[in-house]
Amino acid sequence: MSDFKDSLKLTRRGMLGATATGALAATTGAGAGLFAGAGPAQAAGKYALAPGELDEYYGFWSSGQAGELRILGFPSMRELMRVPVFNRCSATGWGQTNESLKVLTEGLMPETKEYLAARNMKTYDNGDLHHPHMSFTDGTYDGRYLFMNDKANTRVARVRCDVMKCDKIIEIPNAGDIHGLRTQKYPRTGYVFANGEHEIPLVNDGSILDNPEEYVNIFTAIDGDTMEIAWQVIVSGNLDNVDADYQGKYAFSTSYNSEMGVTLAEMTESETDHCVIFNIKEIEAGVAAGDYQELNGVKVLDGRKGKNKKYTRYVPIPNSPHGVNTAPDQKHVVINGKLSPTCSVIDVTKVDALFDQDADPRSCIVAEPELGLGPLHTAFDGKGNCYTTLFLDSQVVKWSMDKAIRAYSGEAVDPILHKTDVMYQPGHNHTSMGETKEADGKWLISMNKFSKDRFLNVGPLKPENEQLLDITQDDMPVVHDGPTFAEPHDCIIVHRSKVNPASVWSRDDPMWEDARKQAAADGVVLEDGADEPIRDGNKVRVYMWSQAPMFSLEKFTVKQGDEVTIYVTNLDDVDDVTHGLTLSNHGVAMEVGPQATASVTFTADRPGVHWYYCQWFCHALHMEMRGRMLVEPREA
Ligand code: CUK
Ligand code: CUA
Repeated sequence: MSDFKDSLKLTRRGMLGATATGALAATTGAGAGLFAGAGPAQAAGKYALAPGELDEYYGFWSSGQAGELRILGFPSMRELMRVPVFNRCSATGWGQTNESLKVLTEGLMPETKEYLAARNMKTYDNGDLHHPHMSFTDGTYDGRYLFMNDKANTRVARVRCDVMKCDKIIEIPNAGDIHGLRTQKYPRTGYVFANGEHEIPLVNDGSILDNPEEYVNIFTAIDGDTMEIAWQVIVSGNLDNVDADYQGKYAFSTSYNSEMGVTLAEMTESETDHCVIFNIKEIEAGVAAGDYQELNGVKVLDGRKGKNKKYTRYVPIPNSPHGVNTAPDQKHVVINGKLSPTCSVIDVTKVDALFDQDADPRSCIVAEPELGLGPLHTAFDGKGNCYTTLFLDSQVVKWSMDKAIRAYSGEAVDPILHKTDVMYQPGHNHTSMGETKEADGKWLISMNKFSKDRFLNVGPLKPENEQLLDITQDDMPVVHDGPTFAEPHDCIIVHRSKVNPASVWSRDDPMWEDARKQAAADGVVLEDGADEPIRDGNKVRVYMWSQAPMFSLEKFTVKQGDEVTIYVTNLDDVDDVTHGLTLSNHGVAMEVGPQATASVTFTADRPGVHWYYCQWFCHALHMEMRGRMLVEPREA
């Protein structure tokens, strides 16, 4: 058998090594041959990439209630990949394979596991992913990880940038619905900061219900290397968005419900809300000194207003502030007013005094320009300019940080430089490398919540619209519209030099550690497979390898009622030769990337012949890449 494997490997390599001129090569997905000659070559201009040209940036996009991470080529806005995270994915088997279920379940709290088990669920299959942010080293992206929140089920996930797969998901205890999420910029990530948005009783066991005065909110710092919770801080008011400074000293969260109301009227009663500033060193010292209570295994410190002035400061901000964005000048933090037409600018060098000398909390504000209606988020070009989305005005406003500061101190200057209409109602925006100290001032993406008339009508549910603006020009024209499905809130635009994913998996990858252990216990080498299923009571394990265009097993036999686990190891080590295994009429399908192992467990309860086939078009004989599972009827 192994001779045959080797000969296949050679054939395969030889075939892919040849230029993609023949029909056979073209159908293998060998590359450019597929699209060459598809039409007249487009002229590669400033706003167009010719076929085969690569983008300068990666865009990492959230997908809101779709629950996945998306990777775009930027500025072309071509969607390159979808990375399932909190969602169930039909193509890849995410949420079904044993490897993904491990990621999706091991970080859940015991009570959540119980809740799900009682409902015959292994994990949640929905999520609400708003904020994807990369790990930093020394103030810029380092290409290790992406971190993201799940507002729907109070989780935080990590995606490995070497393979672009999620490897950790943790549920955040004590907090209500994680929303804002950012990574520590300096010295490195380090911490991942995550805001609980919805206030709940600290011990939420039903003993406190309709007593909002006893509700709290929780700020969480996660260790990005271990994905364990380092500490939490209780705050007054709720928490919306967050960002960190470039000094490694503070994190800043917006809080839009200082009234601690639970109805819309109560939540919007007060004209002033807060930015909560967290003093990282003091909090770490508090943890070291034992100044915390332990709740659900987490060290929780009290940073409520007026409780302990070492850990937090509450800076009054008008009115229901939303976005928090630290400027690449490494000095200023912009708090976006939402219900106030203003942005408030905090000077981080003035924050020490709030803690050391108990200064007036507003003394750290150095500008508060009036920009327009509904400022939600601000991006930067690294040249002293800020770009704020105006949700209600459907505009992006460009303004000067320096002029805003001068105007605040009384000088008669107008900080507003230009406004560009966007279609329509923008939420987040982002500039190329704009949340790092390497902001390059080339592109701005405006993520608009409504597309209305910009595209062909597809029915009552319409796409959102993302617009690309050229910010090298003073009038920052819109140069591209891109429809997008529900609902990217946020994104980051990362220069391609920062990210370097692998093309094939390493056989040593920890992702299938459990499979490796089980195979060893069964006396099987994953790469060799087993000629017969291995029976262990009514548990049956099937080991096979795949190599285009075949599985090592053309058939295997199990008994009705067996709990079957199929392990597939993809021996192809060629770029872009992914296989899959779909088992007909069992709801079973999974991706198996080059050199990867994947496994899936199901009950074989349907007597008869069932085909399994490769669902990733991998070879001219892809349709023939299949085999049979024979299920013997249960003895009467
Ligand atoms: S939030 Cu959605 S537009 Cu979740 Cu970042 Cu501001
Ligand atoms: Cu393997 Cu298609």
